[in-house]
Amino acid sequence: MVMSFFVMCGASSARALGAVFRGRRFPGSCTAPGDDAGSAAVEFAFAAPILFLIAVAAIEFGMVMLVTTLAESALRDAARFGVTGLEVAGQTRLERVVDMISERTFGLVNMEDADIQVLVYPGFEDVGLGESFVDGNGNGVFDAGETFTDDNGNGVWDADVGVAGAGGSGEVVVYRFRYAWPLLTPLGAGVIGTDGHLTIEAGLAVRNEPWGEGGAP
Ligand SMILES: [Ca+2]
Ligand SMILES: [Ca+2]
Repeated sequence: MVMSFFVMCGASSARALGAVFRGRRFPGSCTAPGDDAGSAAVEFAFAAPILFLIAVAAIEFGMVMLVTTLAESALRDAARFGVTGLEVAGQTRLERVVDMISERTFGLVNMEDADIQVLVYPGFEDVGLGESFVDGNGNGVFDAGETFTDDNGNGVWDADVGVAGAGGSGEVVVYRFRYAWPLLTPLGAGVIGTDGHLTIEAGLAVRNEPWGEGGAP
């Protein structure tokens, strides 16, 4: 008899959850015969942890999506400014780009921890490529002592030929944003991310407008 009572409770748990959402008790919910007092509270006690987890997940996911969208939008605006070659009094173009990203993420991003890269490439086909080298030992990677072409003239082999800067007239520039977003709750951190953080990334490549010699138009 006792066994059949608990089986009935398990089978009706889903319906009981739905009843709680609708703000009323479900007729088939688990109650002792002849005693309804406190049954709603018991049903809510079962449903509350699930509701709480759903709410936390919604907030965490919403914040990550919001910051990602803001970062992508900020990067597009910064690149749109960068391609014009315009200068702002008292700031380099690179400084202005960083400020624009800071302004357009509305303080949600700690800019001291954000990794913002603005790199100049010879062409779109060179984005992300390393300096060419002669693979003397045939292992597929550059090793000390192997001959390489020092494209950026810094005296060492680089895994990325991009050079920091906002670029000159007609040059290809890549804007990259990377930020370890601190998750709001330990519950979220237990499911996604690493060490309580989820990395948010955005990036785009543009070619500067041809403003010719003498600086920006
Ligand atoms: Ca090698
Ligand atoms: Ca180099």
